[in-house]
Order: sequence, then structure tokens, then C-alpha cells
Amino acid sequence: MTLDLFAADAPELEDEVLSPGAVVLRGFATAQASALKDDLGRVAAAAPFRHLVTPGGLRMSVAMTNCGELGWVSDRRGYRYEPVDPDSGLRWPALPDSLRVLARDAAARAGYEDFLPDACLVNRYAPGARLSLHQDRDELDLRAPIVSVSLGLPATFLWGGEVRADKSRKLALHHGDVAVWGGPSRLRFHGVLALKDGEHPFAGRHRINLTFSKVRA
Ligand code: MD3
Ligand code: FE
Repeated sequence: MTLDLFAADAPELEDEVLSPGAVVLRGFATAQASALKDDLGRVAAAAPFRHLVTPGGLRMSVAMTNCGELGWVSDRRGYRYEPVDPDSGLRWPALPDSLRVLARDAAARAGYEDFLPDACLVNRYAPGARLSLHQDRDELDLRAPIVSVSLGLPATFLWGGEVRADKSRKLALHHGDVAVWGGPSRLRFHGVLALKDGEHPFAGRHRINLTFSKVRA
């Protein structure tokens, strides 16, 4: 890469390794954002965003929907992946090609070839919405990475350790950033701080996060 001393206002975006197997690809999705927006609009029309309830009975502040063969759901009975949207009784909308290709290309760039996700959880954050520290362990295929795409308002991501009590570091995720988490990092604790209010041309007062995973081994 050439160092351009005159482009002080246009810094090069570089891949950032967070820990072995985990990398942030800054701006990786920016160029495709408008195609993603159209496809996500169709997904949300077929399977509207909703606030799920945790097994403990708390309403989640993040609104969620899914596309792909399997969708993540939570209710009083627990967390799990289901092929059918419990609100409609219909299968989740198919994974749009734009999303499938983006997830596959990002995974390959991070060193995971042939990533074929069967689930895409779409999280929508309004100001104040947050996701407390947790692990993603409802997927069966833990060899496959998770790919996450951030769109709209920026958020502060918490990157923890192997156990909940480990100190976590903060990381800003902006519109277009794609993170790939796999290998020894696959079961790390992580979360998202309460979203700060703002306005973004892509999503108004929201942040949208896409989490792609391979649920079936
Ligand atoms: C690190 N979503 O839905 S994606 C989730 O921004 C979730 O909405 C967050 O965590 C969001 O479960 C963050 C980033 C992410 C996803 C899975 C991981 C980071 C991860 C699995 C292991 C380690
Ligand atoms: Fe997670």
C-alpha cells in the first residue's frame, strides 16, 4: 500500500485483527449498501421486525427478524433456530443473493473459504437499544465463522474473552464494516452498548446488523 501523505482526510481503511481468527474488514460492505437496503426491505416486509422475549421474560430492546433457511428466535422456552417464523407460520424469507455473496466474500477475505450460511439474523437498534454480553452457541457448526455486517448508525461493540468476567475492549463499528469471527474466537463473549441517537442516510435513526452463521453442521 502506498502512503499518501496528502490524503489526510481520506485515511486508508485497513483490516484489523482482533484476536486469532477474528478480523474487522473496514468498509467492506459500503459499495453494496444500496442493493442490501432493497433486499432487506423485502425481507422485513415478509417477516417484520419484532421484539423477542428472553427465557427470563424480558423484552429485548433490539428488534429482530431473519432470512435464510433458519431463523434465531427466543421466547419463554429458550433460544433456538427455527425454519418457520412463529409470527406468521411461514418459512423465513430466502437469503437474498446479495447477502449470500457478501458473507461468502468477507469470510474468504478473512481466510475462511466456502462459507455458506444457512441463517441470517437481522438486528435493528433504535437509540438506547443494546445487547448485553453473551456468547453465540446455538449454532451446531462451530467450525464455520460468523460474519457480521454493520449498517446505519455507528455502535460501540464490546469484545470480551472466553469467560464472562474477562475484561472486554471497546471497538467502534461503522456503516459498511464487516467483522468475521471464527476459529479460537468463535465462542468469545461480546455485546453492543446502548445505541447513541443520531441520523444516518442509510437507516435514519437506526443501526442494522446482519449476523450470518451456519447452524446445521
Ligand atoms: C464474536 N449481534 O446477534 S454481531 C448477535 O451487532 C450479535 O448486533 C451483534 O452479537 C450486533 O448475536 C454483534 C458480532 C458478533 C457476532 C457473533 C460473534 C461477534 C461475535 C460470535 C463470536 C464472537
Ligand atoms: Fe452475538
